[in-house]
Amino acid sequence: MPYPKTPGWLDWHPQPSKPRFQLPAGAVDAHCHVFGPGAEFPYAPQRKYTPCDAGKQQLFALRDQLGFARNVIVQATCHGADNRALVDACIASGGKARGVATVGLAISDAELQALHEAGVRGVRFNFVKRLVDFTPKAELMRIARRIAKLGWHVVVYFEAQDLPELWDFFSALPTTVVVDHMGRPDVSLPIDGPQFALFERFMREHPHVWSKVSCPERLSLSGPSALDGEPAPYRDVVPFARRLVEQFPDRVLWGTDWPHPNLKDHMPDDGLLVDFILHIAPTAELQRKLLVDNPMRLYWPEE
Ligand code: 0GY
Repeated sequence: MPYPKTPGWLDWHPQPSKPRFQLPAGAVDAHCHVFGPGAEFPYAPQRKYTPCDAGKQQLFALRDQLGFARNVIVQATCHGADNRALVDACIASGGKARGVATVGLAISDAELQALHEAGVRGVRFNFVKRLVDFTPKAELMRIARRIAKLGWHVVVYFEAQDLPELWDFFSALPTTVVVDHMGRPDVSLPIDGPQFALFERFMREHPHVWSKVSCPERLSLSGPSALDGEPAPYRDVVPFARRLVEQFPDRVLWGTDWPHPNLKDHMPDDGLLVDFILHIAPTAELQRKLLVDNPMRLYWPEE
């Protein structure tokens, strides 16, 4: 069955450039998705958008072109709690991909175990209202207690203005908590203003909280074009991401976010996104922690 895409949907970049930044050996793209293909892995009836297809073969080709060794594939909301496309991609990767799934309380222990064997190491709790319907926190906490027994962690996606309300719930989670995209700061606000200070305090006071310093293309108001003397694309995001990398070098992750759901203005060139890393992790040691040591500790601890 063909799925008409959400009007205005931007497809992933057809020809990403080869990055100038040569990634360290063993680098992990720790945030990316697969979409369908819909004919094989149907999109969820309750989805809030219908994407273009973006399957595992395209993801693996991008991995190789950019110079990554591995992927962490995060369940996207367009697939709801049906993790089949994610599981299929993890298995097909031959150990080069791990997954973060979405599960409901009804999932059985045997199903959780099957996800683990396929390579799943976390669940995602999404609090972004335009993407998902509300799930009671008590239910999420029960899921967290179950997956904690498997050694998994919880990935959370929320917007900066919602952190105060979510603070106690995140504090009480019994696993490592990984925040998507720095908790989506408003980068037009001062970096030392109350909003980002709260996020920094959240990380400082909670050693179990990590952050992905990803998605400049989603957070930026200045956009992808570089200016003379200020060579970074998405330059307004640089200070925020760099602050976290320098303050919490052992608790940060990076990912492309390919195939970039819900972008309205432009589709990033994934090669340029990789070059962006140089601006937020300026030393070889910070790069190695961000791209290799940290994701390996979380997703491939046995190696
Ligand atoms: C992201 C961001 C978004 C979407 C999803 O699962 C999703 O649908 O994560 C978004 O729209 O901000 O991480 O890919």
